[in-house]
Amino acid sequence: MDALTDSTIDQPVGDLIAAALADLGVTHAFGVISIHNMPVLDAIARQGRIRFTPARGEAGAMNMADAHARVTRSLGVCITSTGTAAGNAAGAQVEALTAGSPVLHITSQIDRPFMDRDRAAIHDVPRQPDMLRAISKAVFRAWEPWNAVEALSAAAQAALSAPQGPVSLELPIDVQRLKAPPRRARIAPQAVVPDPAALDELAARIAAARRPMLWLGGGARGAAAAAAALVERGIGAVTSTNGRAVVAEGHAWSLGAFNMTPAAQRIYDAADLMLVVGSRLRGNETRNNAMRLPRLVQADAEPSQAGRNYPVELFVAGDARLVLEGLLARLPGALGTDRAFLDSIGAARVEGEAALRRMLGPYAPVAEAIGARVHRGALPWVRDVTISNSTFGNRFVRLAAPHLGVHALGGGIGQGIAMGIGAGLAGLGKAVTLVGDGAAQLSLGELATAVESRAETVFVLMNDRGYGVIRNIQDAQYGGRQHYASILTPDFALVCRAVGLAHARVDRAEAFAAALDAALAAPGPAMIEVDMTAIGPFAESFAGPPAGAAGSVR
Ligand SMILES: Cc1ncc(C[n+]2csc(CCOP(=O)(O)OP(=O)(O)O)c2C)c(N)n1
Repeated sequence: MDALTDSTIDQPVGDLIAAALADLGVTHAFGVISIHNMPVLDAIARQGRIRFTPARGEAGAMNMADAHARVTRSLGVCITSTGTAAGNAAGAQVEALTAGSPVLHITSQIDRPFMDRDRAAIHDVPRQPDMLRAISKAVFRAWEPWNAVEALSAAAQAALSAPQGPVSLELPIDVQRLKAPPRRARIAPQAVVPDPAALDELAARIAAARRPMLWLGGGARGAAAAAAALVERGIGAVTSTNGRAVVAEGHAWSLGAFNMTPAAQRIYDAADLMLVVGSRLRGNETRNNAMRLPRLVQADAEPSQAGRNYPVELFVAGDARLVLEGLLARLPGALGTDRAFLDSIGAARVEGEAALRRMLGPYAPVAEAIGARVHRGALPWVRDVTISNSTFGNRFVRLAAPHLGVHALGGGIGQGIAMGIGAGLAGLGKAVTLVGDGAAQLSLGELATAVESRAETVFVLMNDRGYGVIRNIQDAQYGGRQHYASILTPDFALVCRAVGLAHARVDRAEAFAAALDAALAAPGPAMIEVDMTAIGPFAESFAGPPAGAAGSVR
């Protein structure tokens, strides 16, 4: 029996936490080392059961843990220090909160006698718990060495229970050093079980519809098999960006994520019922909720989301998979739905794809080259907020499965490089990571992390020398006054050279596919820089979604 499994020998809490994480199935963690987390990180290194990737900043570490969680469908772990370090992770954690990503943020606290007392101890910061509460689904603190593993288990369980989300755990530094008896971490993530009577009513409404549709959001990512089976019975489908590929994106009865096109509006006008599953009906996918949708019924694991953005005729609280399986059990094998309506849905998607291809102009070969390889290879497709994502990345490049799509739901730029690293360390093949030159500048330091960790990721850098979408908005809405958008652009070849990252520049769209194939074939990370100033503009410029009531221009 080794010391860790011998319950008679007390162990430092740092060792217990490292072992408990591994017992919970955690294989990767991301973070930045500091005196306030060294007992845990030292134990992780000594035990050798978890691969820890040192990021260059806590924001990057959080984005890496978030992307890793999304693509592996398991707990992501980010380890930071107290105070500013935890604060550095906050922006990225807001993204994990927006996306409902199960990330465990293990941060620290100063010694307990000084904690929460504003005594100006080193690394104490005001209101850290308040900050963590604002950016977390839940916050836990290990008050004593003997309950640290329980606190960790409770935090992990909360992150993984529906509706999933990031959870923070404070481990005061004195607690990390103290010893306690070993104990095994155990969790049982909770499901939200739908009420059978509510499912009966929902099934009756769907059975009575002639032209029903499913709107599948990120909450339905774990319900792909049930969703696909329902569609086969005669229900049309459309997804949000976060629910992409819950139903195969090329299915003849699916709009894919072409959810806001004129053709999509015609479909919604023809439909007589739409079941919204695990979706926020986000503003940038519904024209700030001004888009006309059919009569709605809704299922969600989070009851507070009931009818939040559109009135719904029936709400069922429940996990997407349980709701859809409940419907499968209640509905006949073939619904008597309008076949011509179903076929018109796929046709509307094809129309949307063709219109988008025309809008891309010279970039169509780039989008097509990425699309073929990402879909065929079932590769993770990671995207920063950049024009190329708003146009082709978010819908045209097809995903092979829902968990393979990673993008910033909150619309925050600069998270793509780190997300590409997290996804590239998931063992799912090479992640293809789309970034803009402006956004990339927030996390150039993480390129060193990519090289050092040998992350399997290809960064496709769309370089238009500045904030392209901001310039387009300034042209469209601010009389062409281009303030603060033409920022200095570094020489990315030199930046890559400085950290030893393979780099190739493409100045003709036709040369892109070969460059991508070469980067995919070589081990480790690489960057392909697409020189948009050489290739020229898109056929149609993209100036963000319409500035509506919420001003959601991004
Ligand atoms: C964190 C954050 N800060 C600012 C913005 C506003 N913003 C949206 S897009 C953009 C420019 C992105 O530039 P780039 O990465 O070069 O992509 P491009 O627009 O040129 O395609 C900015 C500053 C934002 N969305 N998120």
